[in-house]
Amino acid sequence: IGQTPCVLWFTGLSGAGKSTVADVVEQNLHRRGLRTMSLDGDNIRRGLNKDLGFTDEDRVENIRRVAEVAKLMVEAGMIVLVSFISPFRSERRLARELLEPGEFLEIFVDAPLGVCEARDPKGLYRKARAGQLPHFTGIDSPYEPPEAPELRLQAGEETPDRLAAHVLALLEARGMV
Ligand code: GGZ
Repeated sequence: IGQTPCVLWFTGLSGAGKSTVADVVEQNLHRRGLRTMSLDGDNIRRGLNKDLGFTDEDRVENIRRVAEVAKLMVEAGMIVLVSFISPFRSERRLARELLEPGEFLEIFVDAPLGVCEARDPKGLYRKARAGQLPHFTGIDSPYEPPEAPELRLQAGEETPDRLAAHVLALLEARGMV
């Protein structure tokens, strides 16, 4: 099976659609018979990282561990889809530096805060605005947008299927799938 092990690192605000797009990409890769692994808050923050919260310090450690796990999975030959807010440039750079050049593809799922807040699928923005959820990204905790991502998705403007198609096109253009 022709697949190049790599990390697809989805970064963006809560509600931008990181996991949704990653899921569509993953389903498509599976249909092609490729081997993947998805890492997100649902499977990492409930297990390996359940000791971590949302202070800056805890987010840094969250991303550090995720990056190390992603590296192990790349070494095992997988295409790894990573979906975390990962708000800090410095931690995303550390993740990139753990991998070989070309193995780390940073995908900025760029939806305006207003769009994410209007979606508010879990009611978290509403809670944060009400002061019931401190350190919420975009409200009272920073998000540092990528300066040179491999791909920027305008996530407020296209469907998840269309956004996923851009990711797959990038992998094809690079001869990775
Ligand atoms: C941001 C929070 C917070 C705070 C809980 N700030 O939309 P979701 O619910 O499903 O995704 C968000 C998720 C963010 O976790 P990450 O591990 O991706 O964050 S980081 O990379 O910054 O470590 C949101 C929920 O957890 N959540 N509290 N205060 N998001």
